[in-house]
Amino acid sequence: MPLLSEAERAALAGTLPDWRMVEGRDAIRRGFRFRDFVEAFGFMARVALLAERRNHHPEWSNTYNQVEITLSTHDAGGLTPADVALAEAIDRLLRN
Ligand code: H2B
Repeated sequence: MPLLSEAERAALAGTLPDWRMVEGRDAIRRGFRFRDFVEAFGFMARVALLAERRNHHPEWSNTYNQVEITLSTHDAGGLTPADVALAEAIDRLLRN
């Protein structure tokens, strides 16, 4: 899978406004805050199923009601359309 083109990178601010570039590596990151641990973990369970279906998996951490997700394509050594697609799917989870 090819790394994102310059044009695709420029489009990220519009399509994924809540995600930020990670400093020092080719990856994007978003933090999430929930009411409590159960809601955070429920969200993680839904993301896990999405990731497994796409065979594209997050780097993440959880502290009580907070979840931080970093996306990058390890096989490609950076951001690819698979990361954008997973980020969009994660954002959609939160809208439903
Ligand atoms: N997830 C991510 N984020 N990057 C990958 O390169 C990747 C993955 N590769 N999930 C997949 C699984 C891979 O290891 C298998 C063998 O296709």
